[in-house]
Amino acid sequence: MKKIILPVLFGMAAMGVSAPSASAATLDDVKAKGFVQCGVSQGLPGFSNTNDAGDWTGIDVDVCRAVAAAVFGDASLVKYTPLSAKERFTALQSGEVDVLSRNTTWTMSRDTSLGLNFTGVNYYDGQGFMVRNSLGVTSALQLDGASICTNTGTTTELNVADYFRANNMDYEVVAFEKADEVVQAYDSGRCDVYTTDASGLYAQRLKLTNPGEHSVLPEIISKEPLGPVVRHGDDQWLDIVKWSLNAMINAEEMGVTSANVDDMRNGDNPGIKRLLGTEGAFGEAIGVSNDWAYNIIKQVGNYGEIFEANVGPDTELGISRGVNALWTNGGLQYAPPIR
Ligand SMILES: N[C@@H](CCC(=O)N[C@@H](CS)C(=O)NCC(=O)O)C(=O)O
Repeated sequence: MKKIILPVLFGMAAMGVSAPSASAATLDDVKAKGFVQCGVSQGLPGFSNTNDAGDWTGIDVDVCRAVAAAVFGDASLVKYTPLSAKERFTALQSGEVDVLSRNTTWTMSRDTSLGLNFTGVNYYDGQGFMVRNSLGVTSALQLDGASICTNTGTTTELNVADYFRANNMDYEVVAFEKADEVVQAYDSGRCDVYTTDASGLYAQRLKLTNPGEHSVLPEIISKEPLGPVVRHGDDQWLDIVKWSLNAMINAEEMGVTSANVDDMRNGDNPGIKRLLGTEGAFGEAIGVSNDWAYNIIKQVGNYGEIFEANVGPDTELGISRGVNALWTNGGLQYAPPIR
């Protein structure tokens, strides 16, 4: 045991964060308190953001809701903890949140040396650049000497360093902890460029004084697979979060939606029966009821539905499915089968 745990602790100590203190039985803790505590952003439209009524919405929020639907049969049993990029991993390690669903990139160092596990990918992204149209720049390769606004505690600074070095360009980073500070600094002209995940650029552009005066450049300089994260050491909870997301992706592939899930449940397609719990005991195997995925799809929707509702072409973000299409449609979204 010590052999496995010590390097993790040393790694974390070196990064200035403490060891996980929450017990391994997250499911028991969650059931005892009656809700899932979900770590989200401090406000990123389409991903995790409060609406006019003060309710959290977004594709990351829907992952939290799916987990609550799986555990309690009630997607509303979630409490949200807004976290800056810098705070998010400590909050998960310390047990302040049960799951982190906050536009967080799955990287090897985060997955291995922070005492955390990534459970899947709910949005495939990549880092981009946004500039004022008046700058007359149409390619990132014209950014030599630019000042670049970004968030601390993210993957973005290293990606920028790699990209500018590889292309022999100079730059100056202006970094802030809070995303709204980055938006303000960029909006007020303190830097030429705003860089983060491309989805984040579309989302944050909405907050600028004149969104139409800014464009996202065509270059995508990194891989940013964004997904939910849990603590190391609790495989049951890892399974619940992982399969809640997989259930939504499988449901889309099988044509099961929030609107037709009741009819589908009475059909005789064996794959759909396994998904919806009328055949097998797949819920019990992860510690929840066998209608766990039925509850997710009925109350939250399949993956395509949550994409369209939160970030798709008909939303203010207006993002097309692109690489987030199902593998059957030429995209990357693919879930292992329920069987
Ligand atoms: N995916 C990257 C970037 C995540 C990130 O923090 N992005 C900023 C800019 S889009 C953000 O979430 N802002 C919203 C907030 O901090 O609440 C990572 O995991 O490091």
